[in-house]
Amino acid sequence: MLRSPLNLLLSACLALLLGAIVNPPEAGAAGIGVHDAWARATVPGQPSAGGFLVIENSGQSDRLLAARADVARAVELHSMVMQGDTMRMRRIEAVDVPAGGAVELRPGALHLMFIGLHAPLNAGDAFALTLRFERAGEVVVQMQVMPMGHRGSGHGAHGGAAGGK
Ligand SMILES: [Cu+2]
Repeated sequence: MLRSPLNLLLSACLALLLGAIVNPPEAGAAGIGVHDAWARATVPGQPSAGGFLVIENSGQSDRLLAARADVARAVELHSMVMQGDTMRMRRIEAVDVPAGGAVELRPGALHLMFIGLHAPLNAGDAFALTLRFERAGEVVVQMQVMPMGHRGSGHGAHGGAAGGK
């Protein structure tokens, strides 16, 4: 590589230019995008259901603090932990969403839990879910209700019909 003063000047300019493109001033204001949002169908009488989605964050680091939906009395954030031989779910306070990263809520791992369903969730239905982020504020997404076997979580996450709660 040539290291003439002109070259150095050029690379400095280029770096500034690229920096301006990669880091627009308003990045982080509302860099949250949510996709692949779905909930698992339930049978009549089943009190709760799992919800899953992918959060992408093109802005500053953020945290998912809470969620709510009309279909259930409450929506909790859950993680899965090993207890002896069994995976158990545990309520958590928040889900970290790293800057420029993504978090996947999926069967057998981090997930949403719809507690106290007012009616069964039927495959093919959709409903609105409101997510509340520390930085991005509220984000509303459409949850698609998928058949029970969807993405066959063989992990025993919330697999069983009547669930353990
Ligand atoms: Cu759960």
